[in-house]
Amino acid sequence: MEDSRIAIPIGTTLDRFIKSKEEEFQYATGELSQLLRDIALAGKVVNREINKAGLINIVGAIGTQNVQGEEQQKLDVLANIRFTRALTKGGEACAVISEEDDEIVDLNNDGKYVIAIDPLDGSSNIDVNVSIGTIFSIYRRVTPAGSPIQDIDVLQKGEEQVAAGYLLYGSSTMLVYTTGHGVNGFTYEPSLGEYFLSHADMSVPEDGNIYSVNEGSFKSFQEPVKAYIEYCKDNRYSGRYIGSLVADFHRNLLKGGIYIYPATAKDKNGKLRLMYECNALAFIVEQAGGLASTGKERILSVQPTELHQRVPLFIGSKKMVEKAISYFS
Ligand code: AHM
Ligand code: MG
Repeated sequence: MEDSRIAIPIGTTLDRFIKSKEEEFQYATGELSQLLRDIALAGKVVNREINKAGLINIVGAIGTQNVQGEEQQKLDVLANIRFTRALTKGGEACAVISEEDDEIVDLNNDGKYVIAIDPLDGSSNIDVNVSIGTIFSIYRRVTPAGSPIQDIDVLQKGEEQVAAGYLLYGSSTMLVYTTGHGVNGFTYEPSLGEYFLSHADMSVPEDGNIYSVNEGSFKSFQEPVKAYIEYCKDNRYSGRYIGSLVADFHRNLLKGGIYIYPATAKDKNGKLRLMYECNALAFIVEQAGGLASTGKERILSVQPTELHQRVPLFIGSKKMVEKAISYFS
């Protein structure tokens, strides 16, 4: 097969890009492509809602709210509805697990794919006009299409992902994804309603000098984490922490850096969820040449045992993650 990492020019639309990459996917029936398109479309809708969010009170105050008579819902709940609805439409997805739903959401039993999604991550930033994101993972189900969904369809290791990505609602909105053949980033042009390839074949710098961690919890970190943070300071690294995983991750992906959410006294396994926060970013970072670890184990090798399982996360530039986890051994 010709190496399709080359040759697709910057400015190519997402749709055209997905089509031209279809053959890279071993089960190429077009269904995965359709799922990616559905997620991208729901991302446009959510982007619109986010952009309107600051206007809600103003609109309310002038008495013209609720064009459709709809009650305003919290943005994360709304995003969950938008993505689940989009994934229901094409019939490719048999189940969704989401940060917003306690249980597995069954969709089309004949669908071949399982989706894990955090529809709107960075909850503390939603109401204050700071970048937030959507994170998703796509797996092929293990049991045959048509049969009831089982735990083994859902509780798959991250290394089984067939695609993963995120949407970043920032100063511009971006979609970054991988199907296991490199990482590509698309910037959304709202006036045209299109995503365009802006970051082709992304790679994370092998080393960097940005560390991202909530240092307010420093006292409750384990000794190896404290020691690594001291190392960062001794080396005059820059501390950058938005508190919005996608935004912190994206910056470090472009500039080189490490994001850490370790175990704390309060959260013995850290705060972040394996299935719909860590695995997707771990797949992306490895595809971009970086690493993702719990401190003791590669994130993608962790066998999930429950839907909303948490794991400590060290993710980013290869050398930085290696250095951080060296303190554990
Ligand atoms: P959420 O899923 O409730 O939004 O929590 C995840 C977020 C991440 O985006 C962010 O990196 C982290 O929580 C910040 O947590 P903290 O405020 O403890 O630093
Ligand atoms: Mg989240």
